[in-house]
Amino acid sequence: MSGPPGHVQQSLPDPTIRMTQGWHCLHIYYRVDPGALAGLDASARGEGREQLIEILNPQRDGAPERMQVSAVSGHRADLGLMLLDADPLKIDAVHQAVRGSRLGAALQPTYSFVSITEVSEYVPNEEQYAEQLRADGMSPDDPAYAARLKAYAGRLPAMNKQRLYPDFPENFEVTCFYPMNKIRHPSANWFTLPFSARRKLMAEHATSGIKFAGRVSQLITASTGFDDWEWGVTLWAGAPEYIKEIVYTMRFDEASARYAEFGPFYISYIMPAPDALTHLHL
Ligand code: 76R
Repeated sequence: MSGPPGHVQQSLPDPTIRMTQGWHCLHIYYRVDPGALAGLDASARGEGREQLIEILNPQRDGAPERMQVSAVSGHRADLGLMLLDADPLKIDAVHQAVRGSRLGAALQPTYSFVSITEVSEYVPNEEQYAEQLRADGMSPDDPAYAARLKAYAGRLPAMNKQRLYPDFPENFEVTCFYPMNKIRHPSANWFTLPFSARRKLMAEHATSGIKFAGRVSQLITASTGFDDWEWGVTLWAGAPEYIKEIVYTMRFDEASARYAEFGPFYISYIMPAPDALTHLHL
């Protein structure tokens, strides 16, 4: 069928709820409801515990690609899950299975955050990286220029893969999650800055973040259109104080100091599901 005059027929991919590139991501936090728990007899509790261990086993058939369980500090939540998969229903199925288990009534969701993985628009491609080197005063004739460029081109595919299809860090047991926005205030509106200015601020931000390499890992997931904030920040650290240090330090980046606002913070300790349930007396 031809469209209205001037209408350009485009060939579109088939409609899908799966991410065509990257993964859906859900952070969800539950609080143990002591009243509901007290209403369950020992056998229901035992059965519920076994069901949850199976539901939260990342190796089981049908599990989302990534599933992380943690015990949460503070009164807002007791149990935290972080789930990633191309299929949002595979992620939601975990939440529904928790609810449908014998312990479902005793686990009340108190917070969740829905987002997707992405490669930030501020990650330079090879060409932009070369431009950056030249802007820093490097000559294309300098052998170091070619070497830097080649090293960057070599690193880029793995970096992009980690942003779109992240592996959880192996040895870090502390994790922190919080949502954030870039503000739209008349005197400080991130979204009216030209791209070049935003890119410069984000490059400064990245340079400040890289100093935490080996101590902190970060994953920024995008939530514009998916949740009430624009990004979710997930941090993993080798020690609790590194979380405080990185969040405090990065507040001084102009991109944060001038333009960022933050939602609630959740700090939690990663452990296999059986340990987390034991910790929660479940
Ligand atoms: O992805 C990359 O590693 C490339 C560079 C980079 C980008 C594009 C980067 C590096 N970040 C990027 C994007 Mn970040 N980041 C935050 C926070 O608490 C605060 O003040 C802010 C919360 C932290 C702690 C952090 C850490 N970053 C973003 C974006 C998306 C902006 C957009 O697309 O408009 C947000 C919201 C954001 C926020 N960042 C790093 C870090 C760290 C530690 C690094 C270095 C990563 C490394 O070691 O590779």
